[in-house]
Amino acid sequence: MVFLVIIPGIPAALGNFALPMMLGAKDVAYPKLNRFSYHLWLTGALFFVIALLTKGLDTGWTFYAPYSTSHSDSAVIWATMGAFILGFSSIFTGLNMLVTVHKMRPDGMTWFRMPLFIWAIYATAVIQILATPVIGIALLMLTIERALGVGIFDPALGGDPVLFEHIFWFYSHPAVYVMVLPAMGVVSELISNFSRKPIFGYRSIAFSSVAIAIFSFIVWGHHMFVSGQSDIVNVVFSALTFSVAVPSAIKVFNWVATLYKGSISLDTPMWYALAVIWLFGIGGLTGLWLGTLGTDIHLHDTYFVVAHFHFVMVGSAIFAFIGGIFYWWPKMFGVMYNECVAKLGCFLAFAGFNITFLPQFVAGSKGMPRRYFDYAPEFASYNYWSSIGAMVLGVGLSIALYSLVRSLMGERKVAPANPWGAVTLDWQCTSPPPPHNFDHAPPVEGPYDHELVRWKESLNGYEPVDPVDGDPNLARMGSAKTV
Ligand SMILES: [Cu+2]
Repeated sequence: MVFLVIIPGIPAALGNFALPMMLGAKDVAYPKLNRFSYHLWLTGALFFVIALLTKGLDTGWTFYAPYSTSHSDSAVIWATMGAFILGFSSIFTGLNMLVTVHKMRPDGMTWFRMPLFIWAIYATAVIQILATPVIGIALLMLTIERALGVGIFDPALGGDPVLFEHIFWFYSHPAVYVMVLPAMGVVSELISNFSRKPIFGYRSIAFSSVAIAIFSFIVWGHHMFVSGQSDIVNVVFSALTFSVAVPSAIKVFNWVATLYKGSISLDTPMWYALAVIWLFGIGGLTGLWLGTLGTDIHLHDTYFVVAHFHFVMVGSAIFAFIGGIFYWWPKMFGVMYNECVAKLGCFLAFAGFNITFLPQFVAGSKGMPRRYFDYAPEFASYNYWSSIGAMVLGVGLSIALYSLVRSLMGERKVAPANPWGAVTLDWQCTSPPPPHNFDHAPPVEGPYDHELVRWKESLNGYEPVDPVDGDPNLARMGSAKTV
């Protein structure tokens, strides 16, 4: 789930598809490296499948030593080698995106004319390149200790298990932002385009992506508040952790401010974007309890953490990923899905998700530990509701998948080039795009210039819109000036 789905999901999959088009480019900077990175992903996936089919993996995604090096008899080495290979896939994708953003921008596409999705992918790429080598080294050391008995992490061999936690989380906290930053980029696109308004605070959202990327490197110690760090180190990491809340909150406030008085159209991708605001809100705010030293001692290793983590990872990253798929689906395949079915899927997934994970906050705060397959009888009712919620979530996601698959079969509903009336360049080519994306380089305007698009549509024989009097939204935004 972590290494094969969420980490490559938005940056590699959606990024590859949408980023060059949004830049007005015909492809990423290094198409062959791109393909190599995909094959590395496939190879890493194969290693994990082998791990599953042979002895399984009982360490979780964290591979904590010394259990993983000296005690577990599951297929640890297959999994660590798989993750090692996936790391290179991630680094190459990041490198590709970074160079693409620097080198492939057309004339006129200045840094502050780039859509916010690109800013998010750019910040993500920096993390991928700088942090991923560290987990590569950690996994290599783990493999050496397990295979050759060299003491690095296992105290019985003279190693230090907390060292593993340090280098693991030095990567894996930033990795959380490899998953969440691109999700935030998708949400920024969706909120702006479906509110028919320029995004509120464009620069502060762009800079907050960069700020999150920087801060993400100096907060890893919050995973080790109860691992025996000194008090002063704990206090410093706690304070730094709270600082990440600032750029994260900037994004949420700006999304809400963009919605305010927008002419909102509630298409399926927008449902997902609105769901993410709620889910990331819960995920982010519950992080404050875990970043606080006193409460973390109580909540550490309980289901509170499981719930928090899922609200951030699944609630934010995966819901935004699915929202992005629904958004770019017409562009990818040139077909429209059934909105009613798609919305039903979104609603059930959202409801199911909340029913699954909200009770776990309560169970965790009452002391239900994580990483056990069983629980004490007093936690039965919370687990009952979590099970019901998980089933609803599963049904919702299946319906969402069905609506996508169904759109490709039978009588297809052909998608226009720009079904959402979106303003970024990815909607200026045909659906699906030709292999080189654009026959002529599209003209570059400011990001999210919704007034301009409406004006152009009125010239092209669409319902003429008086740019000032016809629409109160446009009048307030001063569109006459822009036109
Ligand atoms: Cu963290």
